[in-house]
Amino acid sequence: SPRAVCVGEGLVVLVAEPGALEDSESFSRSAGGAEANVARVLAQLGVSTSWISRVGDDGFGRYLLAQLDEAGVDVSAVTVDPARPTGMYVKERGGGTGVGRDLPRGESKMTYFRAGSAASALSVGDLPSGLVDASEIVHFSGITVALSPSAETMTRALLDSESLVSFDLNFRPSLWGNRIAEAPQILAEHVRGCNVVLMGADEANDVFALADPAALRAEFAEPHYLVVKNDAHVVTAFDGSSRVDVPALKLDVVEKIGAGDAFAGGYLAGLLQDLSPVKRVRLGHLCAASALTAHGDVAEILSSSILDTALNLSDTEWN
Ligand code: KDG
Repeated sequence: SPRAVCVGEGLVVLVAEPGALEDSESFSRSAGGAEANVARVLAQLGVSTSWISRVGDDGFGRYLLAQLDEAGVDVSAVTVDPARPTGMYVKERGGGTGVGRDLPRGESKMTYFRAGSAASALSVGDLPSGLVDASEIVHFSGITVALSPSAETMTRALLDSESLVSFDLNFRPSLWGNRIAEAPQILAEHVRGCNVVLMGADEANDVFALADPAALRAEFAEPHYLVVKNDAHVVTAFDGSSRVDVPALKLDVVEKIGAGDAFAGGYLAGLLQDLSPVKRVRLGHLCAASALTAHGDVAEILSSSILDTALNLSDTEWN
């Protein structure tokens, strides 16, 4: 059985050429979807990982399955839904021309085409019996919770799993639709029901009106591992009440979408490999660095010898 299981929607990503979307004539296709991204990073780091999801019986669904399989993720538990399409999103990239709706250079925006997708029909019936409990970690995010009421029933079932349950807040207001008012309550229940929780300080502020790591730790005592990422690119990670603060690498950021997922993959791999609290966060930062310097959601991660060297730097060398 796999060591890790990731549950959530995979999306085909169409990355536009830089410039206003109305002027973009060509798009490059890649694979995304938060939990699918985490699964690929875990597999690239050598963690045996299964992805649980639903895709449409269409070319984009087959493409996603092939991309995950190629990354080493087990996709045998994914349901192919003949009645609904594979979800998609468009990643619009700023060209910096200042003309019309063009975004500033380096900025990007995502637009979803996923309402009624195959994965929005995820339900408890999609959890293969035994697979989740047999794994060491089951990971999902607030995106999966927001997909539909049936998906939320499924994520609540995951909270009862015997594995370590890992949750990335991933607050996506547009996905909640007319349930938006309930989102803070529902997300807080998920945070409290998990063992590992990752969140950005900004999204925590949007959902819970709290951004300070210590305040979040005080509010959410239940998850033993609580990880808060802030705008200054310092990650605060708690193991119970003990705290480490680890700065990210300083890089020229190409595109941010997917970096959080790559961070989660690195952090969780570090947890499974019994790395120290600081090294777990460093592995997260190193995986995020790969995603930050590519246009796709995830990228090829660094070789294991480079990772090893970076993990073993002294604090002053790292900073
Ligand atoms: O974290 C990156 C994801 O947000 C991206 O792949 C799209 O899964 C996605 C979502 O639902 O926002």
